Amino acid sequence: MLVLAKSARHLQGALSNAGLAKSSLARHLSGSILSQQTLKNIEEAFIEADLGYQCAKEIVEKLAHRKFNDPSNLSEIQQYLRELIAKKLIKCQVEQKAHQAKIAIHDGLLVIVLLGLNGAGKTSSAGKLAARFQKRGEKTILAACDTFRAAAKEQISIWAQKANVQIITAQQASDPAALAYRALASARQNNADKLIIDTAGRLDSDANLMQQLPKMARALDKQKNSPLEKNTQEKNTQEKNTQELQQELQQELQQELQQGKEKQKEKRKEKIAIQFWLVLDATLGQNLKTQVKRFSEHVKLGGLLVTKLDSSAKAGALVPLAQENSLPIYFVSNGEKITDIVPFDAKIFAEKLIQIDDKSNYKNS
Ligand SMILES: Nc1nc2c(ncn2[C@@H]2O[C@H](COP(=O)(O)OP(=O)(O)OP(=O)(O)O)[C@@H](O)[C@H]2O)c(=O)[nH]1
Ligand SMILES: [Mg+2]
Repeated sequence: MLVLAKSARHLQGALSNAGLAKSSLARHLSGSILSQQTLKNIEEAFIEADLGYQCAKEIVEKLAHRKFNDPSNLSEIQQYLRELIAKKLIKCQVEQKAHQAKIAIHDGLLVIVLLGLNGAGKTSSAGKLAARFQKRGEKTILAACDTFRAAAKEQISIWAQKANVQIITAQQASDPAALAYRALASARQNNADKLIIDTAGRLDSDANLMQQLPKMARALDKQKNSPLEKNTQEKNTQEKNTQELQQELQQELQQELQQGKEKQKEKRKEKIAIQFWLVLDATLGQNLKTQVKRFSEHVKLGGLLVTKLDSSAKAGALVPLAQENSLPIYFVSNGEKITDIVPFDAKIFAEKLIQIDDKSNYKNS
């Protein structure tokens, strides 16, 4: 496995050299446990793969009590490890049905604010998600709330073009919270299904930038709770004379009755959910846990999106993270193409973590 690619060699070596814990006769009768040396090698491999000492120790303790039909059969041990790890991560996997039915059990407007460290993959993930939702027939709008970095607006605009979605922008250095407010107003008026907000990369040590997050959360809440602004067309009608207006209103009423179903749909859209998703770069190892902690101090996180899983990093740190934290991992990004984003799957993740060859792949999901 990568993770265990090295340890697999360890493991194979250990299995062939180390004395097994039981005689072959006993093994045939009741299976065998792994040798201490093998267990030690596996523990080291897990620590190297960013699972952390505590988590590695727990896994190895379980492994130590497990009997295998043939402890020199690597695939049997791997299979057991995969199952163990997938079990630890399953609570972070969003049920497939919820994913298919528009993410997060929600049938109204879902606002996703992507945040994270510099270069984590926020902008490209925003573009990929927009393309994915739009393609499924969900009206999606992007908001370029990274007003901090000069080139950010252009970068996200290119993604909007590729994804074929509308984008709301503002001038560089303008207030990102005000832009988020305006973007949500527009998403509501346009009856959108998804609003994806890209934000500036920030170090958790940068107090000023971190303070922008609760401000953005307040702005979005304020817009969410304010009455739906009338669109420009409606405002124009106010300037017409009363008789004309009466006629138009009558017509509108009839249309509404005819399109009862459509109207119901619009009403439903007024359910608005706002979620802050932390974008985590898989290559950052154990640091992932710290980021979740630090960002949570400023804004309530609703989920995670893990990027760069196509790299040699396998984000082993998600395993201990999942033990302490049940934040859903909504998506993983596994490349730079617009289609390189897929729902997180605990089983595939575990297979990738515990593999020797490179057969397990999110691209198959
Ligand atoms: N290989 C690979 N590269 C990725 C992935 N996601 C993002 N990248 C690359 O990572 C780099 C940074 O991505 P961005 O989307 O610009 O990251 P960001 O978080 O918006 O960056 P800032 O706005 O500067 O904070 C780009 O070169 C992306 O192509 C991924 O899943 N796999
Ligand atoms: Mg960006």
